[in-house]
Amino acid sequence: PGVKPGTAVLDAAQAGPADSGITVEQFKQDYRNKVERMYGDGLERVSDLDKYNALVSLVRDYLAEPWLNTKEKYRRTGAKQVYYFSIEFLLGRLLGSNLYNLGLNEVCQQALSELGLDLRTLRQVEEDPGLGNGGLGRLAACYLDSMASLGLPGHGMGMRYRYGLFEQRIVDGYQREYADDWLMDGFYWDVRKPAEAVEVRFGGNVRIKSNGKTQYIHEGYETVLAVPYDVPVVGYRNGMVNTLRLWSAEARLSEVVCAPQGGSDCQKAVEYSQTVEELSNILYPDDSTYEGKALRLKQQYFLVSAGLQSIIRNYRENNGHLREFPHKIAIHINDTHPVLCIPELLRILLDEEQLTWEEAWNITVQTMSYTNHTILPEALETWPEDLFRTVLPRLYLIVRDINEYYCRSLWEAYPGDWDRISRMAIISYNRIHMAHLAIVGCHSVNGVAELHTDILKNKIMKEFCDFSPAKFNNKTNGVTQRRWVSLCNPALAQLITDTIGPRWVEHPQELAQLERHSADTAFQHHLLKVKLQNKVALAKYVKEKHGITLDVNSIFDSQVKRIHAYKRQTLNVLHIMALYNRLKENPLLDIEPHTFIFGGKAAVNYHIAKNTIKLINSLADLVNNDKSIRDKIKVVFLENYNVSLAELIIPATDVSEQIPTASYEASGTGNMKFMMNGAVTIGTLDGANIEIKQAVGEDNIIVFGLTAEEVLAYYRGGGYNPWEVYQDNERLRQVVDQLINGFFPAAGDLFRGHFDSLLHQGDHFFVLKDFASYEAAHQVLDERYKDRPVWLKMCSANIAHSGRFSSDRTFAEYATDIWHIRPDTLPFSASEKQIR
Ligand code: Z2T
Repeated sequence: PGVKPGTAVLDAAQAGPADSGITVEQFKQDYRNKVERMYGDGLERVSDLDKYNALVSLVRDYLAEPWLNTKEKYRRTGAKQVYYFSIEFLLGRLLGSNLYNLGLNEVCQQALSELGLDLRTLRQVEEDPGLGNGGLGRLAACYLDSMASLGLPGHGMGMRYRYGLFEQRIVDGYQREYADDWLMDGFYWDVRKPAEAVEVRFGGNVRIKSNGKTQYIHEGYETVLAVPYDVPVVGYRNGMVNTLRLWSAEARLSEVVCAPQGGSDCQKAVEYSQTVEELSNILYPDDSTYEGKALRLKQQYFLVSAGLQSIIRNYRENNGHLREFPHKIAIHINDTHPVLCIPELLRILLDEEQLTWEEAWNITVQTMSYTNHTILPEALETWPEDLFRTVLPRLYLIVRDINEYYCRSLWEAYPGDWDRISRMAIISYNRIHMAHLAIVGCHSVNGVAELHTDILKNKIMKEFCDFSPAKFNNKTNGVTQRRWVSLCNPALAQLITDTIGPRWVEHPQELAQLERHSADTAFQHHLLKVKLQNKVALAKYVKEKHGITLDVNSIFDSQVKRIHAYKRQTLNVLHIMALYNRLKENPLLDIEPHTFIFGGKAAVNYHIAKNTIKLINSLADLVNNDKSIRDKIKVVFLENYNVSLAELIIPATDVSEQIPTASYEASGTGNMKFMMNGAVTIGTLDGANIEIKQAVGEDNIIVFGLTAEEVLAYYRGGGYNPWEVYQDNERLRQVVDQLINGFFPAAGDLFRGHFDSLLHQGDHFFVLKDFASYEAAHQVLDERYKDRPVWLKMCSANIAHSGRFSSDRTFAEYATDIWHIRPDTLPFSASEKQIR
């Protein structure tokens, strides 16, 4: 009754039963039937892949009704819809999470086991869809889970890459890249919707027709067919199923044969179809630099244009004039990759709806919001004007107009200040600055952690913030506790539920109740058992996959993330080398046994990062095969780090390495996942580490190194002198020298690049500068670990205070502050937010 437009409707009861209502018997019967119908064969005679596919198909049947009901409810209530545009969605496997969110996990497990099958085995049959590089893509996936679980009408718009992020294999210590053919055996979660395909236009030219009113006629373009595939996004036991729409590029061959581009030659037509389909073939495998490749620009426009067309088509079916658009639709832009949403919406409103510029502009700005994810200058996208004009001639004219209007308003604010205006312009020196376009065309610009937002406001985007301060705001990242605790660490989830009840799954701030139990011996004992059990599982994997035996009673110390100079895997390596040297000097040295775990991919062309992988593996070879240190330390590099592997490593970890050069890591999200699983962070005061420290208190995190302010001050002064540090610290000098002096027997000059960057190129990332303090921090850690009750109290405190790093909290903030969706309709009501 009387639901106002533009409000989220959270009424689970309306959409469907919170409990599936499916019994074990029913499930068994449905599953047998499914297998038989799909394969014309009995359960006993089909392969694991067939069993897996049948299970997915069955789960899809079960979620069909809530999916349909959710869509119907959105239509009926006219609730405001959020569309999260992202060039990456790093979903991870879906069988486990969908069963869990549907409330079918136990039923399914039981039913399968009665049929003599193991759910875990079938879950592992699933390919891990790697449609993202790292944090940014995984964040988008966490947000989908939270939006559906909060009952928020929020959907994803992304790309259905034919090949995901490359598969990494380690050959002789080096990274080798292999195509990630994730669709080879089919992907049964998505639904192809050919009837909802749209056309996206590239190239050609724009004819300007002027008879009273100026008209822009786009001619001579090439058309690519965008076909959507819808993936259901299941909310946690609330009967809600949102949609992730992934776009795939296709050529309509039948038309191409007769079309001028293809001639009438079938060979040519096939070639043409290949160039068209290239558009959604691969994910660009780079997380922190950007290449000005035409294909990437085309991908971005492809996603944006297809996504917007489908949103508008849907909007028209249910609503009136596009003037109401911002009340019904919010579009969120995940970094600058989808920023063409701004000129594309303008194009539709101007050319197709015939609105005036002012009307169209206001609608656009009110609809759009943007998140920045990095301050690394090499990741900030700028496109050459020529390329942009050639690929997107109509959008080019629109961007020029935006730039002109904008510069005019700057001129009014800063008359005569040409320097400032040219620094802030969208187009300057023949390049189009996508971040500038985003800031100008959105009503909200946010960073992903407090420090990051401060740096945006006071440094990187200072002049923009001075000009329109109200736009800028912070939304500290979060991760979903459902995947990152319940699913990946069921033993811990059970312990938490046994201790404080089950509400934390939906109200993660209630994890704070664990604080009361953190010194409790029985609780600590259980926590220790859970960790051990997870270490055993990881050790088993490492043994099978890499043939290395791990000591499950050692400290598991993990650094898993993309390999990058600013993340400083090298600092970790140098510290391990120093520890190893100490052990060699004194084999009786009384240290806790350590297992150092690394994982992560290096961008294909990022040579130093690839060499860092070789460095880690060289160290592993040396250390793991040296009998004289009696297994006190082990080093492992786990191949092909991805979401599934993270789910194995994180629950088994004691120490979480979060050691970037302060100011570089916008937020980090791995840090949050480790914390939720009771690992203690050793970290720099960067990104969300700062807020983790605030949450757990300084006794429950080990902090070291330069602060962001100190780092930035050094840069202003032209850097620092690494030679002084090197001369003054003997242990450090020894390990730096070992990079090139034959310590790594077969390495030759391989690590000369690392050596030079530390000593001869100014150590841009302050590895040497932070070394002593890092080493001291590790010593503190070891001492704490020796006193097990103290250690376990730290672990508990980390779990207890991880509630604010739930993406549920983040998304409630986005909903209220940015998308203007009524807060009282969300589970994170105002009163609950207070106790954050
Ligand atoms: C990425 O994963 C991140 C930033 C990017 O800037 C690109 C990619 Cl692929 C364009 C990461 C940040 O490095 C990390 O600090 C942050 O936690 C994450 O995005 C999510 O915001």
